[in-house]
Amino acid sequence: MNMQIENLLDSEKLIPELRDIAKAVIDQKRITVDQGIFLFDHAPLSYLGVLANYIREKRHGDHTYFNRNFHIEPTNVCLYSCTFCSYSRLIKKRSDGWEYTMEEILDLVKKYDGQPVTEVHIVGGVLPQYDVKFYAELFEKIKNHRPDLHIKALTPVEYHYIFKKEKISYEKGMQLMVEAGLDSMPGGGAEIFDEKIRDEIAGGKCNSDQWLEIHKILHGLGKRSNATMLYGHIESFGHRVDHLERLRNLQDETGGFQTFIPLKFRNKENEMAHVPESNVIEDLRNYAISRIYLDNFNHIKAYWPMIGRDTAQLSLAFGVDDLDGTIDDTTKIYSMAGSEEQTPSLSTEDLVKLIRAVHRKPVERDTLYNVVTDFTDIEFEDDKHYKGYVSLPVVNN
Ligand code: V47
Ligand code: SF4
Repeated sequence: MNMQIENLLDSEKLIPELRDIAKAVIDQKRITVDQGIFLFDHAPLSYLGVLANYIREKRHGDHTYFNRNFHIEPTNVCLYSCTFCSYSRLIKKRSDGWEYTMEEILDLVKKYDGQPVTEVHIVGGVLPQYDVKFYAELFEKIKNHRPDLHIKALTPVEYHYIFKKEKISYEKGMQLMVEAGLDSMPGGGAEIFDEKIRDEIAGGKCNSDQWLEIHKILHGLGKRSNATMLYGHIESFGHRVDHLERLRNLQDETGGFQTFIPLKFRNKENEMAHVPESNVIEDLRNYAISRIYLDNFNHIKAYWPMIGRDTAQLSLAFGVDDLDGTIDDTTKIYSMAGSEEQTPSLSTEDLVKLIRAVHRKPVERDTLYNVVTDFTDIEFEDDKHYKGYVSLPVVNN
């Protein structure tokens, strides 16, 4: 057991409920829904940090993962009207948005020829011209052009829409997509699973059961996916724990989720501008409780363009072990919604330094978490500040 956990358990101030939760974590027992809600309601940030960091370090030590990827958003116009999304409003003024053709998307892929990226992340608005035929052809063409590029594309929101339009089952549709070249599915579109809240903020698109079903089918085809949760809007702590519980249950069945990504609600340029955003304390608490609750998820990711570099660094002490990628791209869904990073781009060197600055060990991974390069002992020429980097000494007191 590490010193911080021992100190935590020895503390006379620790109330019995929190002591029980800490003991459960140490004994590798999962916590209940009620205990999850209790953590949101009552646990101090420092307690959550110690516990989440204990789990994080047990699983990954100081290793902190990132990948080299780029995003393509085929369109920023969407026929759905999620109230939190800055894309939905553009349907009325389509001339203000973009709707890429197949060739334009392929040109974006070709821009990265010769660059050491391992993944393309494709997700955007939902429009009728982007149908089964379009996406199957797109995936095939990307694979023909660059077979080594991992295609992480679309969410159950798009799949539900295009399969319904094509009048084919989810099983048949996902099979077709995988045959065309789909390698994995990103975690978007999950929002919040509670039916009432989901209806209020994301009515009309695939419902929670359908979201989970499509992931289950993909996992059954031997592919992996991610999961997200949009938090900090009109949901309660109970809704968050319900969301985590449904993910934990599906993961028990399939084991197909790789990483969980909490997405902080941003309130610019959308219909929920009146809803205040969560603060950094809330964000860190949410990362930590996600780490504690999801005992069957291997990774917790902080999406740095959304929360900014400082909070991303802090999150590494609150259960997070993955910072997504060295994004350099056309991602607009977050910058339009008021994310911290208006032009999200970080070089590998920047990301490595950012991770080292908080005494963690940067590891470049591919989408499936195979190690591409372990940067722990790799120094950059001008990296004077970080030469002689060593782990923080353990303080015994
Ligand atoms: O589903 C939209 C969210 C998601 C806002 O799997 C917003 O590796 C906050 O899922 N405030 C798409 N969030 C992004 C996504 C993602 C991102 C990075 C990595 C991965 C992965 C997945 O963005 C949407 C929605 O939940 N979103 N608008 C907003 N105003
Ligand atoms: Fe469309 Fe997705 Fe935005 Fe909803 S969140 S409006 S489905 S792009």
